[in-house]
Amino acid sequence: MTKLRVLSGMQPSGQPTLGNYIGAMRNYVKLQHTHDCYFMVVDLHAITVPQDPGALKEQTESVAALYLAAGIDPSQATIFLQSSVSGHAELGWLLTTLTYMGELERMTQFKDKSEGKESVGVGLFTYPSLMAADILLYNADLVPVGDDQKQHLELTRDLAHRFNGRFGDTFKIPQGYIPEVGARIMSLDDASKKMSKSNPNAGSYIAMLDAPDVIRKKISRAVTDSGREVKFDPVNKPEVSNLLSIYSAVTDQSVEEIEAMYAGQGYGPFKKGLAEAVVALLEPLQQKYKDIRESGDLQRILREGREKASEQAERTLGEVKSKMGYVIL
Ligand code: AQP
Repeated sequence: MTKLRVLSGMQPSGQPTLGNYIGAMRNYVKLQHTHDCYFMVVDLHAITVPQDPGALKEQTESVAALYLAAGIDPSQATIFLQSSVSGHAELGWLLTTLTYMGELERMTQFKDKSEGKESVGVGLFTYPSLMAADILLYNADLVPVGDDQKQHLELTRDLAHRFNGRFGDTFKIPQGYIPEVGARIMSLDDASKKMSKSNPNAGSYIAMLDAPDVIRKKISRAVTDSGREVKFDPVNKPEVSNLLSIYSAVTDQSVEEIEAMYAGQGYGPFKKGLAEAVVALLEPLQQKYKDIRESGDLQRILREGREKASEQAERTLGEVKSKMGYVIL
């Protein structure tokens, strides 16, 4: 039986966080055994907000190495850099011409990221069309995304329908794959905002590469409320509920079990327990990361990934251009 194809990516726009791991990366690891997986580092997306070239390079290699450290196996899944396959930018442009301004104006991520900024780059506005290209280029069946990306995936589906309607059946209509637990991990300093790697306040997130003592300090300083009951109640106790979601995602224990463990103990022991659980999860991963960076294997793995991804991308792009009326030489 042919395996369903999965495609997803992560932006090298900062140090990947525990949110990125729980909401995306660890699902990638599971999916590689049962699906035909393509995992990118979406470095073209990262430049929709300004990036320092040195930092972009380091973060790109870092995300790729974290994929491997988290357990993605290059013999099972294709790992590559978005910018190394030129078809992304090309199909991105073709799909931009099929996208309506109103559709992009409705995107909440654009509204959030542009809020309060004096000048906003056009790339930030049109980025959902490029994301659609990333997915459609590989005719992906499933796209594992966090809650925040649902709207972009919906646009991808609309664009695929629109293209197929106008130019003839070409694209598969992709489905979202959204994990039930921990789909949206929130900031440690503000439970109304999602945990994000580009947040200028490093105390708002746990980076996957944070040292154990940094993790302990960040969790001990995480905002809670003036109560002392460890209880899952997202409306009245959003901060504690977020910490409970993280605890549950990291240990695979149910929220009820964790509530029972800390009943009557207040937030101190709960936070300590959470910090140790996060450290226990990330420490071995960090050691693997170090080994991978030192091994020098990354370039080869990314080159092999590019070869495989390019083949598929070129096939789709050829079909798209021919259907749109481009002269193929
Ligand atoms: N807080 C989160 N909880 C659960 N999942 C999350 N994801 C991101 N933040 C959380 C998921 O991680 C994947 C990769 O995301 P991305 O790097 O492409 O961009 P993003 O969603 O914008 O992530 P960040 O960390 O917030 O990056 P910046 O700060 O650059 O915008 C996606 O599947 C996402 O859902």
